[in-house]
Amino acid sequence: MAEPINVVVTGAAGQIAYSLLYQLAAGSVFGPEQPINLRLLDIKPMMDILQGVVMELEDLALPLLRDVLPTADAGVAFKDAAAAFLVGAMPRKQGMERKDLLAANVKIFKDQGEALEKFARKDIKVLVVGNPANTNALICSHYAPSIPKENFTAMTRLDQNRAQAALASRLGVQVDKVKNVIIWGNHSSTQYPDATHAVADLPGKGSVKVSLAVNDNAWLNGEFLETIQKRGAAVIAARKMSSAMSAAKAAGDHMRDWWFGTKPGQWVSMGVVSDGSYGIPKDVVFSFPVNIKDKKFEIVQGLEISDFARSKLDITAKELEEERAEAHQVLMP
Ligand code: NAX
Repeated sequence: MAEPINVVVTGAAGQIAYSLLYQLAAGSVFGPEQPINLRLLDIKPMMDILQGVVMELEDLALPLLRDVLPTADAGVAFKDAAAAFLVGAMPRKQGMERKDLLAANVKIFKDQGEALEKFARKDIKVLVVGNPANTNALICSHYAPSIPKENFTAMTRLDQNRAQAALASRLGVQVDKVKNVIIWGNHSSTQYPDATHAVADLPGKGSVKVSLAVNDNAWLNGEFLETIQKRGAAVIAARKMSSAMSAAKAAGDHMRDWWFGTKPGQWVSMGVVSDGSYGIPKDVVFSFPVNIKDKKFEIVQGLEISDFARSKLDITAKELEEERAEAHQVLMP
C-alpha cells in the first residue's frame, strides 16, 4: 500500500468539513489504495468543537485514515501537505458589506498562502471553497510564489453539479446522462451557467445536444441560468443555512477529478488562474471548462462563444477584476 499523504481541511469544525471529512477518510476522493493523514485547521475558539470531530473520525473506524491532527496553527497544518481544501472563511455577518467580507477573507488567504509557501509540498493541490472563492484562490497563490499557480483552484463544481442536475431533470434523464455543461467565471451570482456545448444521452436517440433536446432557448438563457445563479440563496432561504452536503460532495468531485483525471470527451469546470483564453483578462481566477490528465488541467480551447455568451463572460470577468482591485487595496494600500 502507498505511503500516507497529508491532506489539509481548513474550517474543519464547520458544516462543509463535517460532510467532507467522511468522504476523505472513506477513500472516495483519493481512492481506496491511498491512506491519508488529516490536518484539521480551524481558529482557536473552535478547538473544543474540533476535538469532537476528531472523536467522530476515530469512531468511523476506517483503515485508510491514519493520523489526525487538529490545530489552530497554519504552519503545523500545512507541513508537507499534498492536498488542501481551504474551506474555512469568515462568514458574512449582519450589517457587513461585501467589501468588508472580502477584506476579512483576503487577509486569511494571504496568511495561508504564506504558510503554504513555507511548509507545504511544492506539488500540493489547493482547492479553495471559502468565499469569495475565486479571489481567495488568487491571493493565496500570490503569496505562495514557489508553488506553481496551476496548483491553486477555486470551486465552481457545485454550480456545475446543480446545472447538470437541472438539465437532467428538464430532460427526464438520469443526471449522469448529461455532460459538458460549463460554469464560466466567478462563483457568485454573475457566473454564467452555459448549456450550449452540453450533450445528453437520450433513450433511443443516443448523444444529442442539450440545446436541441430542450429546444427552448428562452428557458436556457433565462430561467435555467437564473435558477443556477441563485441556487445557493434558495438553499439558504429554505434550510436557514448554506449548502453543506452538496458543497462537500462537489469539493470531493473536484479533487478526485484533479487527482485521477477526467473521462475522455468529458470536461469539468474549475476556477483557475486565467491565461487569457477566451479573451478573459489574465491573472484573475476564472472558472473555465478543463480536461485533466496526469494531475494537470488544460483549458478546453476552441469553443464557439455567441454574442450572448460574450456579454455574460464580460460581466463576470469584470466582477473578478473589481474583486482583485479591492483585494489589492486591502493588502497593499
Ligand atoms: P461554517 O461557518 O460552518 O464553517 C466555517 C469554519 O471556518 C468555521 O469553523 C470557522 O471557525 C472556520 N474558520 C474561520 N476562519 C478561519 C481561519 N482563518 N482558518 C481556519 N478556519 C477558519 O461554514 P461552511 O458552511 O462550512 O462554509 C465554508 C465556506 O464555504 C464559506 O465561506 C461559504 O461561503 C463557502 N461556500 C462555498 C461554496 C462554493 O461553491 N465555492 C458553496 C458552499 C459555501 O457557501
